[in-house]
Amino acid sequence: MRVQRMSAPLGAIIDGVDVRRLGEAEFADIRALFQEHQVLALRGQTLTPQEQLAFGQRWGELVRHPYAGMKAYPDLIELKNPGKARDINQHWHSDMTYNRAPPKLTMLYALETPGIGGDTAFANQALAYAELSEGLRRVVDGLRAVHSAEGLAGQYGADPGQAPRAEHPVVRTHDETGQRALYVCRAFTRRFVGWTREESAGLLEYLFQHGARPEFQARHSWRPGDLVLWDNRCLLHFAVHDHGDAPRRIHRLQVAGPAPA
Ligand SMILES: O=C(O)CCC(=O)C(=O)O
Ligand SMILES: [Fe+2]
Repeated sequence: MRVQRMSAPLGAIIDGVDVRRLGEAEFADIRALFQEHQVLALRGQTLTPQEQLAFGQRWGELVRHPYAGMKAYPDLIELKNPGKARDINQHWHSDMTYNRAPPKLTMLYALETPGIGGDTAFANQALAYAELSEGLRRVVDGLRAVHSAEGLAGQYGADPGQAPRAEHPVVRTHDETGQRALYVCRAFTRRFVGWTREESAGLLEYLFQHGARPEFQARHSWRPGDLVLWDNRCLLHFAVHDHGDAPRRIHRLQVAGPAPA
């Protein structure tokens, strides 16, 4: 197994591993690498949908999407290039923070990738938190925020008033590593609990911009056969749409996580 860092702040690229044939000890090594780097890109996999699902289940219970699941494999979603105007993942976000217990991990397997472009960008939110001043850390430590899917609902033609919403701490403690990380995102965080939208806007905007600073980021450049998993508890991600109509086809699953604390 060869491990290369993806960037200074986070991520690792792993060659020489076949995830279909990992014994318990090797799986424990991969888990340790996941805790250390937060994003793993395992190159050169050849997975059927069943094999991806089986590997996903080794991390925990799978989260089924209410309507986007594949007919034959309801725990998988197929991501295809919908064109830049319709791609809903071109923003910094953590997946499904509008739920009480968002997934802990998202896993993407690339079947087809553009020759160039279509990267996924990541930003380390433990680092973002650590890089705040002590004064601002003290302020955000005491805050909770409302997250809502109302923006998404609009894009799906659903009623924004009925969209799921949840309250979470603005700084989240990782349930496995104990690390503290900033836990707000432009896509879903609406306001601080006990504050109005207007009062929240200024500080939220500062945190959104701070959390996405270049020195917290990594970018993954996709090749077919890449299996990428990221820790949805302590980082943000962004699907960069710069590949026009070039085909990009990815199978995606999510693993259940705890309520943020
Ligand atoms: O397509 C990508 O690069 C990532 C899309 C995304 O945000 C997700 O799968 O959660
Ligand atoms: Fe996402």
